[in-house]
Amino acid sequence: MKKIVRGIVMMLACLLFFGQAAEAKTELEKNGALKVSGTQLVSQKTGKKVQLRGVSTHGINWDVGYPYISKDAFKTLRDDYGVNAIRLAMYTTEYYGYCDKAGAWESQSEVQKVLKTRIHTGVQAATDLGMYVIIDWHVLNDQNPNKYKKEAKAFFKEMSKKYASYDNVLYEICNEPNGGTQWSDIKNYAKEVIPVIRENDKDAVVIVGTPTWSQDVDIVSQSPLDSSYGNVMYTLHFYSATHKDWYRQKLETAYKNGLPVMVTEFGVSEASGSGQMDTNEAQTWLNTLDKKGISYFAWSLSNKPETASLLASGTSKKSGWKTSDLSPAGKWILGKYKQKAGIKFSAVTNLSIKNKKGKVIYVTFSKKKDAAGYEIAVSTSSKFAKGKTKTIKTTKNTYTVKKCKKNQMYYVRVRAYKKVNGKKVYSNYSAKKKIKIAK
Ligand code: IDC
Repeated sequence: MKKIVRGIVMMLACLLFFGQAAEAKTELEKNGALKVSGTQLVSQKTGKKVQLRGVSTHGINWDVGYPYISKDAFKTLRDDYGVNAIRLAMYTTEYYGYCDKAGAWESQSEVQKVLKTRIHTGVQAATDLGMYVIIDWHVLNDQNPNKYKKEAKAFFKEMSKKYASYDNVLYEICNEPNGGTQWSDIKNYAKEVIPVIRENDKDAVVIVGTPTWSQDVDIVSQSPLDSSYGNVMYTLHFYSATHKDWYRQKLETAYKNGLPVMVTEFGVSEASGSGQMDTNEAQTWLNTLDKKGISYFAWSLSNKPETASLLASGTSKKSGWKTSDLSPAGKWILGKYKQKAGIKFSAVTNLSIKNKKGKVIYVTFSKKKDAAGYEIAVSTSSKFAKGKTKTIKTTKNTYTVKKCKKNQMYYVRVRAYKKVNGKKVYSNYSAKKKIKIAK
C-alpha cells in the first residue's frame, strides 16, 4: 500500500514538474535562429517578426560592467522585467581594453584572456536562459575600426568558431565609428570582417556600425553592403535628451530606403550618458521603433553614478533587483519593457467587504481578465504584519472569511497573480478596506 502511495506521489510530482517546464517557452525556443528579411528581424523557425528588448552591459572591462554578467542577473532581467536579449559591450581601448589595455598592469594577452572568459560567461548564461546575446566590439576612442582590424578579424574568427552552433549569438563588429570615419572606411572593414564570421557561421546576424557614433544610417542606406554578405543589420544609437526629431529623420530616410536597422544602444539621458533625462522624447523614439518592429537595447546595466545607468547608484546588488533598486532611468525603461512583455498588470479594483451574520466577512472585487488567481490578505493589523495576517488563495472573485472575532477590526486587501515564463508575477495590492465585526 505504502508503495502505491509513494508511486502516486511521484507521478504527481513528475506531472507538476513537467507541466511547469512545458508551459514556459523562452524567446529562443520560440524563435530559434534569426535572420534579416527586408528591414525586419525574423525567426528562421516561424518566419514571424522578432523584436528584441535588450539591455546592454556597461563596458565589461570595468568593475561597473562585468560583475553583472551572470545567470542570476540575466534571469532577473528576463523574468522580472521582460528582457529577452543581452549585449556584451567589450571596449577595444580605454582601461582594460581588448586592443589597448591602457593603465592595466596585466599583459595585453592576459587582458584578452580575461575579457574572453567574461564573454563566454555571458553567452553561456544567456543561452541557458533562452535569451539572445550580442557580442559587441566596442570601438569608441579608437574611432576608426580599421585601426584594430587585424585584432577584430582574429577575435571574430575565434568567436564565430566557438559559437557556430549557437542560434542566439549576434555579432556587432564596430560599436561607434567616429572622428571623421567615413562609411566607405567602415564598409571596407565590414567586407573583411564579415567573411571571417561567415566561414564559421553562414547565417548569424551581423550588425555593422555607422558613421558619426552610429548615427548616419541615412548615408549608409544609399549604399549598403551587397546582399551576398547575408543577414546584416546596421546600427543606430540614440540618447533621448540629446537626439531629437532631426535625428529621427535619419531613421525615417534609412527605413524608407529599406535599410535593416538595430538600436543596439539607447538611453533616456544625454549622449554623454549623464545630464538630464528626457522620457517624453524617449517615448516618441520607442513608439517609432515599435511601429517599425525595430529591436532596441538600453545602455547600461550598471550602478555607475550616471543618468543612463539602469541601477540605482546606491545598490550593490548584482541580481534580484526590485523596482527600488533601479535608477530613475531604469524604472522608466524597464517599466516600459515590463509592459511590453505583459509582466506588469494593474492592481485589483472595486474591493468591497461586508460583515454578515455569523461573524463572517464577505469579500468581493472585480475580476481581472489576465489573472490566474488572487491572494486575499486578511489581517488584524492595519500594516498587514506577519503573524496577524492570513493569506487566502483563490481563483474566484468572491470569498467568505469565516470565524472572525466579534468587535475586532479587520483589514483586507487583494492582489492578483499570473504566470510569466513559468514564474508567478503579482499585481500591486488593491487599496485596503477595514471593517469591525458587529454581528
Ligand atoms: C559611456 C559610459 C561612461 C564611460 C564612457 C567612456 O556610460 O561611463 O565613461 O562611455 O568610455 C555611447 C557609447 C558608450 C557610452 C555612452 C554614453 O557607445 O560607450 O558609454 N554612449 O556616453 N554612445 C553614445 C553614448
